[in-house]
Amino acid sequence: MATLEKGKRILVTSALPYANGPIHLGHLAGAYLPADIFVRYCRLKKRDVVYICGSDENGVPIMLRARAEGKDPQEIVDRYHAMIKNSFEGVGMSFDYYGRTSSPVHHETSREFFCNLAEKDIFVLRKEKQLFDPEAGLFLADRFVYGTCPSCGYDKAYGDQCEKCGTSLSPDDLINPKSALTDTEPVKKETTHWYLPLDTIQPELEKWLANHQDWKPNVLGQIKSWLTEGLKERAMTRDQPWGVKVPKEVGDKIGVDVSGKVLYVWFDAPIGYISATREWAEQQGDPERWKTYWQDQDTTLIHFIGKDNIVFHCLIFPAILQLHGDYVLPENVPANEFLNLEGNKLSTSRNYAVWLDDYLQKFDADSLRYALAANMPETRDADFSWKEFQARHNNELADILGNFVNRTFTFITKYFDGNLPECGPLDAMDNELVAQMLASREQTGAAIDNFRFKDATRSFIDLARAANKYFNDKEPWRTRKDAPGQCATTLHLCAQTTHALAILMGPILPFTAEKLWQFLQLPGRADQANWQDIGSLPLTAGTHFGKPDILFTKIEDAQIEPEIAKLQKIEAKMNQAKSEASPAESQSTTITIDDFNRVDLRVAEILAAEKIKGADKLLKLQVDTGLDKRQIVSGIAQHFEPETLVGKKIVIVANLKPVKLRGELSEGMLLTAESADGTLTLVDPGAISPAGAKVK
Ligand code: B3M
Ligand code: ZN
Repeated sequence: MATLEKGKRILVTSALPYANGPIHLGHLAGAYLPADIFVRYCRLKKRDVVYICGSDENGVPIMLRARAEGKDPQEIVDRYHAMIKNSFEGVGMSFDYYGRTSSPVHHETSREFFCNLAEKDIFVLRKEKQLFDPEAGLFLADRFVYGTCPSCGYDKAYGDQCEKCGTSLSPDDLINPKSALTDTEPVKKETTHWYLPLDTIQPELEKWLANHQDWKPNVLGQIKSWLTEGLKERAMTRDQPWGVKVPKEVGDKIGVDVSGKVLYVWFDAPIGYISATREWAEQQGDPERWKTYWQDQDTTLIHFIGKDNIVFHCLIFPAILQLHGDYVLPENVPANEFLNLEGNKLSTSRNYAVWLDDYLQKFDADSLRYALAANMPETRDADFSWKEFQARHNNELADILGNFVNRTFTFITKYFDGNLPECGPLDAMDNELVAQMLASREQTGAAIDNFRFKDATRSFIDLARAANKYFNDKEPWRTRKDAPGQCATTLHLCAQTTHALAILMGPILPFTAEKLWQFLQLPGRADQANWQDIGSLPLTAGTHFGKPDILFTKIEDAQIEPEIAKLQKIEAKMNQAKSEASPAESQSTTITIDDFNRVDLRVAEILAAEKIKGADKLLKLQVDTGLDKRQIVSGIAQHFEPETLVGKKIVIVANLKPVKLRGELSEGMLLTAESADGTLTLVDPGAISPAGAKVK
């Protein structure tokens, strides 16, 4: 990203995790590990970078947890703030400051923002009837209320967003709304709220976004759909007992009693980045320093988040910053997609997750960092499996990286008394290895700068692969006898390569990097090294090295089988609950006969079917529609073997707009029936129906 060299400093944030539960692998793969790899790399490049995060301690998720446990919200956030902070440290998150939004500095900063916008009369004041739970004595907004999503029919959609289809909602949009507190039917009660007029701000936002068309396609895609739909004004205050109180002076000015009102959590949470930076500056003994990072246009601001937070970080928070004035806007928001677990969606409510603090009691942080970086959900959802985790650790970290370091220094210990041998004249193969160190430095660095962490991980481990090949091809066990000078040069360069690897691995494997750095008796710490030194061959002949420790002990089946079994047990319970749950999804919104007649349903015959390389869920079908022969791509690969489909009659939507799926043109949609437990059957029009017959 050219901008990184342009800007004088970089401010990096990771989404503030709700302090209502522990951190799991999905959080790590989404908003935290990519940021930490990026920041560690920036530090090795000697860039001026500050990394800010903190606990999000306001909002309905906290109150729901407190209610469920019969505790005060402060007790909940104190417990989980400490747990989250601790597990982040355990996995090597190198925040410069980790704050919390229950802090006085945060409340003061958020209220200042709100007053600033209120004084400029930016908010639209709305007196309205809102959903109210008389039993709980609380107004119902956001996750305090659930109901059926008007867009997709999901019956557990929240009052602010449908988690299934991502549609932004307000409580009044929900069909059959229910109180999440008492499961009762809510009543309507009058109240006043301050709305942010996102609709009128949209043109300004679009002007700013026009300069960021280099953002990741998954992010731009979501932003574009929000903008195309048209932004709607959104309430920035709530009637809730917990959160940042609406400043009394704002209410007094217009004669509204604001007692019991707080700022909407998504108004104050992103301001948490600013308040945490203020606290960081205080800690640095330079209280004004936060302004350089937030109010000097030479700052490059980058927000690392998960895809469910895109609207807040790419539209709402930038709007608030723009309206306040004085602040820099994000240079990039490289949101990641979701991480699934053993082929299923993570479910914290059903404990179908791998919790970070639990993981750290059994396995090393670097093994997880490597497995997640190698398979990061950068532009599409990814899947974590314990078997793949074990394979990555054993076959790559242990057998490639660990093996290379071990064989190098075991050979030096055995045949050179542990002293680094002299380096003689370099031949082509020797020069090739040095060139590979320099190439990996550039490739790995460029990949990280462009948020391509899978590529960066591959580029790093490929140097270790090449080093092993160099060792094998040079045959030091032979040259030791018949060409000792060559043997010395080989081992000299191998040792120099471990120095290059120690810096290269730093962003991804900080704990192993430090271990190797100390073994090599290098000055300072690995995370203080200079990225430019990769390939500079700084180790001096004659340095004495002890016998190396094994960097990565293999992970045995016996260690991961209990983890797999645990998830399988939970999965079985979830499937049972699903099949016992209501047999059918609730009905979608009512349509007219005209709406229906616009859909062209046809009988078609499958002429051929095959898998699509690299897309384990898709099949491409050649079908005869009676009108023409065309290709349809369908997500049924995990339900049907291609060869069993040839000759079958099916029903398709013939007039669906053609799309490209994984590079394959799809002209239509195959109709299937999905039951509650996830099994899929084809809608079968009967073998005698001719291709082209219309289905009404
Ligand atoms: N607390 C986390 C989430 O939505 C939310 C992020 C705030 S970032 C300012 O999962
Ligand atoms: Zn929905």
